[in-house]
Amino acid sequence: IALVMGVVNVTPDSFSDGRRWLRPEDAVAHACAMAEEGADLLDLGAESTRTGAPRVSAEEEIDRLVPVLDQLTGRVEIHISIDTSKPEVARRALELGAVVLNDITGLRLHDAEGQPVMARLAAEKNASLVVMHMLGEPATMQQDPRYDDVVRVVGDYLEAAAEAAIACGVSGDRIAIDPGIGLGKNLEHNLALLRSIDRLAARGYPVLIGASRKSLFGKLLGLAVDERLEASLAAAVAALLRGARILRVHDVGPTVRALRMAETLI
Ligand code: HH2
Repeated sequence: IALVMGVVNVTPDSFSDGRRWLRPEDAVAHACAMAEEGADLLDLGAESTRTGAPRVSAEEEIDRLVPVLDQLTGRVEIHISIDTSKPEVARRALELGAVVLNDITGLRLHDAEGQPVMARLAAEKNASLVVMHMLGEPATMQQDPRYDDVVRVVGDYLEAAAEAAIACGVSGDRIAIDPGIGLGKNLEHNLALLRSIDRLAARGYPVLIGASRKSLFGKLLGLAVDERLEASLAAAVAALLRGARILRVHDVGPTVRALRMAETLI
């Protein structure tokens, strides 16, 4: 059975819903609606990873997140994940009730002892960890990304990152791996990864897929961002059939219905 992770972007510039949930009360209402629609987890992010998006300071990220977390804790029962690559933001969010760290840099930041900082934090706070693959940085990641064999390279990276997290004390059953659809990948790379989720799952960790509304649907079907619901649902169901365990999506209600239907038939 797959879990549905609803995306709450508290940003002015996210590619599909930038600005919409920037006011804390709007973000909270949106998060509560997703919980009611059947989300198992909420992924709260305050820095866009959109190609070319400007970096946001830790203070700015914390300022955007704190009022939302403050109001959400206690109001929704579901688990809150925090989408950040900054340890100080992650630490603050964990103090305010988040229980999952979603580090899109794939544990790249290391401390003086050569240990991945986010993994150490997850171990210290007993949090779960999403390890994602991204080639390069958001500013430049879509400039002609190249791989030998994208499924093998991404899988090797994720397995090594998960092992490094375990070495820091994170329990293996608290780790999910994510190929990072659209993050330093061209259309062929994204399709190869989506068609090979079973190969990633064979690495031994639950696979998280975030394909919702992403540009691959625009490239394949010529659809604008707000026209990608059906394509995103089809991708979510296909990912489920290929062995994905967590789906990160913007449209929670439709995704829950599509996945539950598919699950009754397999
Ligand atoms: N994709 C985005 C952001 N965070 N985290 C994980 N684990 N997997 C993903 O595929 C992923 C992610 C980008 O999408 P979104 O949050 O909708 O937009 P933006 O980065 O512009 O805020």
